[in-house]
This record gives sequence, structure tokens and C-alpha cells, in this order.
Amino acid sequence: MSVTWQGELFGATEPHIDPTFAGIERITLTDGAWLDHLPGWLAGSDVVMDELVRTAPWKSSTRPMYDRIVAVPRLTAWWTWEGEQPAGLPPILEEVRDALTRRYETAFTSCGCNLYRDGNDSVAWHGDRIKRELVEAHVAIVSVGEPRTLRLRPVGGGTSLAFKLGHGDLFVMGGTCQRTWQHCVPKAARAAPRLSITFRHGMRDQPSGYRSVMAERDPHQEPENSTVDDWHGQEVDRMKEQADDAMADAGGDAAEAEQQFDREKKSG
Ligand SMILES: O=C(O)CCC(=O)C(=O)O
Repeated sequence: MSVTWQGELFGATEPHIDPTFAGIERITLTDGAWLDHLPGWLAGSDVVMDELVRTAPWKSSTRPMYDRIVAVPRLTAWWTWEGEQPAGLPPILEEVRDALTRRYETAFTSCGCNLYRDGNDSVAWHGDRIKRELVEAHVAIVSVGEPRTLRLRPVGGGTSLAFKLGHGDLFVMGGTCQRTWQHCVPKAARAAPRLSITFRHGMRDQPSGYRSVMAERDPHQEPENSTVDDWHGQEVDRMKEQADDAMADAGGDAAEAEQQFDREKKSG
């Protein structure tokens, strides 16, 4: 795959992290949600970006939306830990996972990567699917490459927050964040490649004594876990959310929603 991007000087050193998380900032949101933000936590992030761009098992997907098939606007790659270190994962990401597991007392069991090739790539407003299982969850994102804006907004409306994430920044969404807030990476008029590396945990994989509180289950819903199917399920959810957002903006008119979706894709 050919993705052209230019790293920064500091990003080209041997990849390493600070296991003490010195300087991490906790931001308390409403309704029991919080964020942890540590800029530049992963040093040598350009090396990691370069390796992942070249070697990760990138997938490009399509999804049905209304009566059309649309491309998912980014590339994705996915690893899970099933007893052993997943094949092909850069060793530094195993270190990242171990450090996060210790700090958040959470057994992170999957690593999902999104590659935003340019400003046309994006992810729509959503809360991660783990919200259906757990009232509280940790979703830890390490961003490499050129910073892109990640926005958050409370479910049900309110002022949104914006963070520019790239070059080894760590960003952890915790507490009720996946249930009470939504996040997205909007399209941008111009953007160099960025890659987000997200560590998630599944409910069944938690050690005994894990502190999270289980959500009340909807009896009509299938049990879920962080699996490849779950990842694809999330994609379907996001496309639906994207379609719903466009529909709401278009006053419920499906044809107008589709046109708006096309306009957004074109204008970036
Ligand atoms: O790229 C990011 O920072 C956000 C990724 C994301 O929201 C997701 O994969 O669910």
C-alpha cells in the first residue's frame, strides 16, 4: 500500500514509552465519564507508523447504507490476544498494552488500528460497542502520524470538546464515556496520514475482581465481546449512525440525506 507522509525528527528514534505515565492529565467529564491525555507518550512514533503502514493486515470495507453500498472511509487492521502475542504486531505495542494493563488494571484484549489516509477518511459520531456490556470501560488510543482532531460530545447534546491527536499521544476514554459521550474524527479539508491504535477489553476476558460494573442487558440483544465480528458490527453501527446524522440534518428526507452524504464526501 502506498501512503505518503512525513514524520518529525523526534518521531524517528527507537520506539519507547514512559512506563510511569509522567505528566498524564485527567479531565473529568459529565455523568461519570473521564479522559486521560498524555501528549507524546510514545516516542519514536514515526517508526511505529512506518512499520504499521507497511506490515499491518489492512482491510478496506464497504457497507450498505439505505439502498447503496458505500466505502468505509478509512482502512482498518485488527489483532486480538488469545493466549499468545498476536502475529505481526510490532513488539512496542505489546509493551504499550502491558503498561496500559498495569495502569488501568484492565486486561486489554484487542488492538484495532484505523488508518486515515487523508482528510477524506473519518469516523462518524459513535460510542464504542463495549458500552452495551459494561457501564464503565477503558478505551485507550495511541495516535501516530500527523495530528487529526478527535471530537467528543455528550449523548443528548451539549458543547463538544476537541483534541488534536498524533505523534505518539495517548488518549484514554474511561468511566461511562462510551455510554454517556460520543466521539468522532471528522473529515478535514486537508490532512496528512494519521493512524490510531486502540486498545479495548472484552467483558469475558477480565480477571476476577475487575472493577467494572456490568450494564443491564437488553434481553433481545446478542451477547458480545471484542472479536473480529464485533469490530465489523461496530462498523455497521457507525455507518448507521452516520446515516442517521445525515437523515436528521436533512429533516428525515432520505434522498436529501444521501445527497448531503455525497456532498460531505466531496467537500472533505
Ligand atoms: O481514530 C481515533 O482516534 C478514534 C477511533 C475510533 O473512534 C474507533 O475506532 O472507534
